[in-house]
Amino acid sequence: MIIRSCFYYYYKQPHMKIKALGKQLNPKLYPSLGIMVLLTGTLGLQSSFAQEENSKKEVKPLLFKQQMVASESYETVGVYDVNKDGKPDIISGAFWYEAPEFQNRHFIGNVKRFGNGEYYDDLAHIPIDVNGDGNMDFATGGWDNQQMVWMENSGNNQEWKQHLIDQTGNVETARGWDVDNDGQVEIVPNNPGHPLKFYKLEKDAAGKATGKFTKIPVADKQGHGLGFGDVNGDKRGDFIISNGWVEAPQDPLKGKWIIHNEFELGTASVPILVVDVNKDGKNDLIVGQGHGYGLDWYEQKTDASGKKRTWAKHPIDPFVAQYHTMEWIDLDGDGEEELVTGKRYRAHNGRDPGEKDPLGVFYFKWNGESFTKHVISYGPYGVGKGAGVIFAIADLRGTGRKDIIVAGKDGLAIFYNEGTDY
Ligand SMILES: [Ca+2]
Ligand SMILES: [Ca+2]
Ligand SMILES: [Ca+2]
Ligand SMILES: [Ca+2]
Repeated sequence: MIIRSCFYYYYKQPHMKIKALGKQLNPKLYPSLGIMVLLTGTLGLQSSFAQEENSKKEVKPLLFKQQMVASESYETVGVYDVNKDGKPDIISGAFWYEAPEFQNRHFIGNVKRFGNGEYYDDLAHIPIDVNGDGNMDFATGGWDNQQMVWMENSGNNQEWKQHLIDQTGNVETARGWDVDNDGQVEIVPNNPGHPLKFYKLEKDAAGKATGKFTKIPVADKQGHGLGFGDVNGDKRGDFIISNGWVEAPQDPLKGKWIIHNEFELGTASVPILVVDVNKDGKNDLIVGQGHGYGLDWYEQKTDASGKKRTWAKHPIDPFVAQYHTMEWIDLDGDGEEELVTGKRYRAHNGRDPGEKDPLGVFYFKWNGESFTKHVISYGPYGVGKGAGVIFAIADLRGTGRKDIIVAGKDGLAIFYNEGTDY
């Protein structure tokens, strides 16, 4: 099935471009250029022509081709080379699926169901070689068992062994972020109603992973939703929770983290993205509503002193519910990142607003003033695909283009990126 991205909007109005140029000439970023424009105006005119030329560069919408992999209902997925044959495999729930066809599956181990039977204690998927044996393992967690665990890649066709990381409190999901900037991700669970903390994998003197984790406390309590990125521009990654951002100390392992209650994001997505949407030099937030309608970006603004910070909310898509997860990645290869996200099918097993609305996976492209929506998949159950709790983006075929691999209670699917050559 070929799915044509739609709602593509390519804006050509020259007067709009000049306005956009004015926005881009941030004097902090281009001080000498800014002064020259003020003095002569000539360069500004030339720049606007150059900008007009740039605006004519076509960035066509991508085509995607869907392949169903399995009718399983796990909500997370990872992509990496399980059997070390040089090809990336797909790992989701109780199975991994062998490249290049992803039709041969291998059993990892049973995953416990909970609640009314629709959920699994497998709400995360963080690839990490925990025991340093060269076989990629993964970390996951459960709401019901209140644990983070890691699954040991057996390296053969035996079942994978489960190891406890910690009893964390209910796990909404978790992500791997390099909090201390040493090149190795830390494990960060989103535990609504419980403290915010992260887990660092310890290494021995030779730099080999030991299988042991150290817990580092961050904040007394967190809500639904979690993000990581540098909010205040000091080059240290901060945490975003539903009611504020938590400022990183100089030493993120030993220092005190400081909460700034500057917003209220509701049942926010995981991740909350920390990216500079409007390219003004200050990182903004992109927030989905995991259990309601809405997808917004929050523009970071500071007063003249640079100290008082406010956040202006801008809608991206108010009309789709259960934006529970997202990624910020250059999907179309134009050197700019796009927002990739979608609706989580049956996020609360039928109890959320918008539960019966169509499903979808989308990418949103920043057009200089707002986001333009492109549809990868859309429709009722069986036609449109839900995005699950964690999806993966990887080049599965060696085409140089990034494919999207999506799990969920409506099955496991690949959206092959067919590019723009059509
Ligand atoms: Ca391993
Ligand atoms: Ca920071
Ligand atoms: Ca910004
Ligand atoms: Ca791009």
